[in-house]
Amino acid sequence: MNPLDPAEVRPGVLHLGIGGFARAHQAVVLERMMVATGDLSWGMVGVSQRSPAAAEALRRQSCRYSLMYDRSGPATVVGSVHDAYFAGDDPHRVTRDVAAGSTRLVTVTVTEKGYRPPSVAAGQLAEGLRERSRTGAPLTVLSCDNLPGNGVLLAGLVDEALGDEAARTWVRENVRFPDTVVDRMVPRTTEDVCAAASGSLGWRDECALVTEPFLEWVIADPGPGVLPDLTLGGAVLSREVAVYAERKLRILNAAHSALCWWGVLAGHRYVADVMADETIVGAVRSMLVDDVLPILRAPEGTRLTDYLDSVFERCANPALRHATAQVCGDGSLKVGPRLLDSAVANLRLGRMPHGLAAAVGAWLRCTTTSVDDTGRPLDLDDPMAARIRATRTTADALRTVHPEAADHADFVHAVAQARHSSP
Ligand code: CS2
Repeated sequence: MNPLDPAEVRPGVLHLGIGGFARAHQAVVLERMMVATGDLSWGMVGVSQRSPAAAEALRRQSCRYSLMYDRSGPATVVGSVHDAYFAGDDPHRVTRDVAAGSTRLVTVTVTEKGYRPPSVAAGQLAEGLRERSRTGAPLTVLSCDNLPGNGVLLAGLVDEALGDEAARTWVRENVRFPDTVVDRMVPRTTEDVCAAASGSLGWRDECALVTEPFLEWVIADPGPGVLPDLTLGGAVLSREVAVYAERKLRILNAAHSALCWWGVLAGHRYVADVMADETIVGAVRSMLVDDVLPILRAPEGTRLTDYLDSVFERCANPALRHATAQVCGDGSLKVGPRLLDSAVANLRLGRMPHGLAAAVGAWLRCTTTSVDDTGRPLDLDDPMAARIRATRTTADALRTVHPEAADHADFVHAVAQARHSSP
């Protein structure tokens, strides 16, 4: 049985972007916290941003859903989501919910795409916060997307979207946007996962997910009174959040992306299959050891090499069936923070990062080809793909995603060569 009943938890957290990741991450932390304290006023209300499907599916099952670590079960039920709705059905409800005094925390997972101007989430927050400024109630907003300085970034977009100076000043003084680092591998759910969960639970679960046991949420410590005690749900408050963010983006996400770009080209369907391909794994490991670890700091009391090993272990988890095509999605928005920032850090030191250049070449091939290396059609989701395909040179392609990287002629040359070869 689930410890919490969605009908009994009271709404306290508004979540923008209620997809699989939010259900397997923030909702789990909130559930653990509510169970630990007995305070049921931190239930989540989830807003689906792009289509009604996720919210409708949740509502059909009273917002209960299950998580598994393996298709063979067992399934555990999460009960911390109180309600869910589609923003497009009622945009004013989003404004009202951001403004409502009962909402004391807003969490956001809108993917890298959601941080490009004009950002839908920033627009929604701006509308709601303008309304909220009339009551004067402070608020905390936690961006949970894989971008460095995600809180600062979102605060900037909201500031731009606000327009008038009075509202801007109020938000600067009363709304906090601590940076966060979120970590849990959550493959998009599939029919067989739902069927397996339904079998184990005895009721039809369309929102079930298989995820990994690992879960991390590091939040820049905003001081007392700004957040509920999320540490009781497993979050960590830290003064080193930027160090954690770089470690996660430039090791875990960089490895994930590089494995999947090379993997998808070689015809591998799942991340775990790529992990059995020694050539690709070797190339990704050397890329990280030679070009990434030397430019990173380790969070206090930890070692980057241990982190690297744990990342490879997690990627090899066969229960996840994490599709390479899913991780390759939106690659042009990921290649900057995951690989090119590290490449530029090396180049500034006068060092050529050959491993990173090779992986960036794989991204470029993925983005511009329509078949994989085995001749099968390849059609990855990427809002910038058309723009990149229209460029004539590797330098121009790189410039669309990372102007500074494109200014280093030797690096551009290395990427251009790698673009047409295997690891
Ligand atoms: C993945 C991430 O799809 C992707 O781009 O690299 O979603 C990854 O699974 C998570 O960041 C793990 O925390």
